[in-house]
Amino acid sequence: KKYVIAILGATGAVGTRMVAQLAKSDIPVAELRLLASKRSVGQQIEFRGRSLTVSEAVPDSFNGVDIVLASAGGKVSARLLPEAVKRGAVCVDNTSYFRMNEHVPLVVPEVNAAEVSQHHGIIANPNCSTIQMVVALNPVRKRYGLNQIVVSTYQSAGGAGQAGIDELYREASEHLSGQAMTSQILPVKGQDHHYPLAFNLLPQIDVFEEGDYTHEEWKMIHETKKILCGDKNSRALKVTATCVRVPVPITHGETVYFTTDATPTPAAIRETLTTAPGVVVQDDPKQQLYPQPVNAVGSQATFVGRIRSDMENARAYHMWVVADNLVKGAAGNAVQIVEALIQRGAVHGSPASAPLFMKN
Ligand code: A2P
Ligand code: 11C
Repeated sequence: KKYVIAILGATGAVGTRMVAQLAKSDIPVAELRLLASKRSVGQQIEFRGRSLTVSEAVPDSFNGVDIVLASAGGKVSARLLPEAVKRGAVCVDNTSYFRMNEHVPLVVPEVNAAEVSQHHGIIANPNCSTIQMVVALNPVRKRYGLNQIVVSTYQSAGGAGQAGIDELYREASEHLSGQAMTSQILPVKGQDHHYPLAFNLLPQIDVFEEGDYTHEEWKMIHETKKILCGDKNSRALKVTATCVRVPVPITHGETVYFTTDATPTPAAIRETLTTAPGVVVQDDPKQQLYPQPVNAVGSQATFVGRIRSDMENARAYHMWVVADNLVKGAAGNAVQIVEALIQRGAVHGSPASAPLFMKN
């Protein structure tokens, strides 16, 4: 069978990569519909040797569509995905809007691919910083048990979309030519204060919430619990996060401190991760080998290095995790979810479930 697929947000930082990842995959595509805002109508995008025209996303764009890949922001998903579900499509949503909905599986195929079969029309793709962390930690959890995670992130401008990347380059060139940097978006579009990311670090990703944690930190905590424990508020795993934006265009890094039940050697953890799905171990201090964002751009893998024991706690370890936030953290993971849906015979509509996703 060949599928009719729609990409919502096809002109964005993630959407363009969804088109590219889909083109590279073996997924049989009968028709690809590229959807964005009015602003992009008529734009041409290449797919498998053909030039396709972008059209405006409206509810009827989803008539006859089997699969939707969405990355046009939470508000657009909230408005249009229930319309797609109503019309019989299954949607893979890259926004955070439906992630905590109890009827929506939150899927990282290396960790919980089987959950795609439980969908009611929408499957959520987790936040990029969550995805790379659970790909690296799930093999450790399965083999040695996992009790606590303390993560600090080094997140790229690309997490804020193409506009974030453009802002970083503009600021850098302004600074290097002796001009004042003009910051209009970061740390958070629409908030009162904007600060330069170029030659700087911003310890704020998304808005501040309860307990002075940012929404990004909140997402890492609750999404990780939902994926690894099946419950966003699980007490079985303690998770805490500090998220920092760094002046790197694309690819997030994370230092992950974690505690286990067993007491494996770092070499045993390295061995476990070497054979784990989606993980590439780059960890040889003698050769100065460790993951770096510049080497991870464009890759679907999660790179892990700097694996070492805590000197004062036999059940605690550190590691350094790097992945392309727009590929493994977004477009690539979404396309892997589509592959899992196809493999499991789960590409089917659930029109009767549409009301579950409508705002009341
Ligand atoms: P457009 O390029 O027409 O604005 P990014 O994550 O890089 O910021 O990209 C956001 C994506 O979401 C773009 O493809 C953008 O299209 C799309 N988008 C934004 N607003 C809407 C909307 N109201 N309806 C459909 N697509 C939208
Ligand atoms: C960032 N992680 O780096 C965010 C972007 O929930 O999918 C992705 C937001 C999300 O800014």
